[in-house]
Amino acid sequence: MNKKICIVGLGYIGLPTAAMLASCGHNVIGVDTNKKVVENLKMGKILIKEPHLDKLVKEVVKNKNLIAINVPCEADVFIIAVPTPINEEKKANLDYVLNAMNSILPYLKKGNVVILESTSPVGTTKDILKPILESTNLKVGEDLYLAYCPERVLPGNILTELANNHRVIGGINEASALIVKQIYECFVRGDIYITDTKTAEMVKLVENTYRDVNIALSNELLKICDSMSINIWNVIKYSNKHPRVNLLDPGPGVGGHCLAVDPWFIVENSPNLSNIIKLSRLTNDSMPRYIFNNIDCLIKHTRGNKKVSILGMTYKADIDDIRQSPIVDLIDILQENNYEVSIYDPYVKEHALIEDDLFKCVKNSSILVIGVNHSVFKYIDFKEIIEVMSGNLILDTRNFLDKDKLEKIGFKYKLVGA
Ligand code: SAJ
Repeated sequence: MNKKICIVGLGYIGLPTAAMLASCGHNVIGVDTNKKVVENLKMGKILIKEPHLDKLVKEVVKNKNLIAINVPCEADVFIIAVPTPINEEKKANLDYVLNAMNSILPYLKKGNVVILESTSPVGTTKDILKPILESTNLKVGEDLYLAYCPERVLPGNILTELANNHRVIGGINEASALIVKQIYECFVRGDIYITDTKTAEMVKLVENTYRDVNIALSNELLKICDSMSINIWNVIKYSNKHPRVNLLDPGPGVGGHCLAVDPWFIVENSPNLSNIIKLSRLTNDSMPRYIFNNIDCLIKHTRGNKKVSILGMTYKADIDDIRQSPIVDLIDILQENNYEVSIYDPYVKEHALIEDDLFKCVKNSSILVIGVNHSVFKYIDFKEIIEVMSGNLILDTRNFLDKDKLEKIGFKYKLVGA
């Protein structure tokens, strides 16, 4: 049966989820405090880049299954999909979740369903949201259904993964979990598992922590191999021939709003027990400085000038998101050390150091750094690039470029960790 669903937060998760639910025929009301997002959405336009999302949104807005507004309204189901960043002390900032929750309170009525999608520390749903909802005098679990239903989608492949990934739903009671399962079943083709809220919250944090810890292992091995003059990329290639070994890629560090943030929520809850998790976070956070040391060393060695050009600024390839990007940290370190930095990234528009023109970006620089392996960089004619640079150094932080080809052109190619 079609429901009226109010989704608070129209970002990387809220908007695709709203569009998917709308495409199933639900009457979806998308709410965001950002007026620009709402105004654009009213015209069927989106501000984020994500494959196929623009087309889907255009369609559901045209059919009036998705309507954008600035403040919530009455509905059957409320979904909260707002950011949960960390503050300076690496503790969860729940302000957006609490503001969103408070904004829906006046509209709640008996029989409503409230779903938290935002990644949150263990206990948020039961210990923080439930008491807030109970301030309405509606009994949670009976009059109001409450569940935590985290997303697991990979930016760059969101719509496919929203439909195909398995999901875990943590209900405040079984009735809540089952009702929420019914809602998501309209577009989720993967399996849907139900459990309690704390387990579901922990599952979400553990998934991203698992990946962060594994990348930290590769980054630590990169440093160790470097110190022993061993090529880490060969070590990984051959180690991964073992049937039960799968080392991930080392690189300039781990960014984004998930891996670089979520493990801290576990550390916050269990500071004395989370040793590997904390150390992994710090290891990954140390990589931009390690890359800086590589750059500094190469430039000093060749007596190059202090202009560094960087290709790619986002936290990973083929997306437009620079949140927690290690390349942003690298830029800060370079500037603190009086380097002149210019960046070329076709996915990023609004940043002071971004050059729209690749040749302007690389002009007179002594080194070109591959910060992000955007697919479009494959088509760059490096013969033309070396003509306008003042030096001939390339530092590849992603094992992305073809060494032999570049050396034939005249570049001095250095792969980090090789
Ligand atoms: N990275 C490496 N080496 C690797 C893989 C990734 O350095 O081998 C870096 C990337 O360059 C990037 C960061 O890690 O800076 C994170 O990228 P990612 O592709 O691993 O993940 P996200 O942050 O885009 O999405 C993750 C996914 N989580 C897992 O794979 C466990 C996604 O499924 C989650 O839904 C998402 O976090 C989220 O929203 O929580």
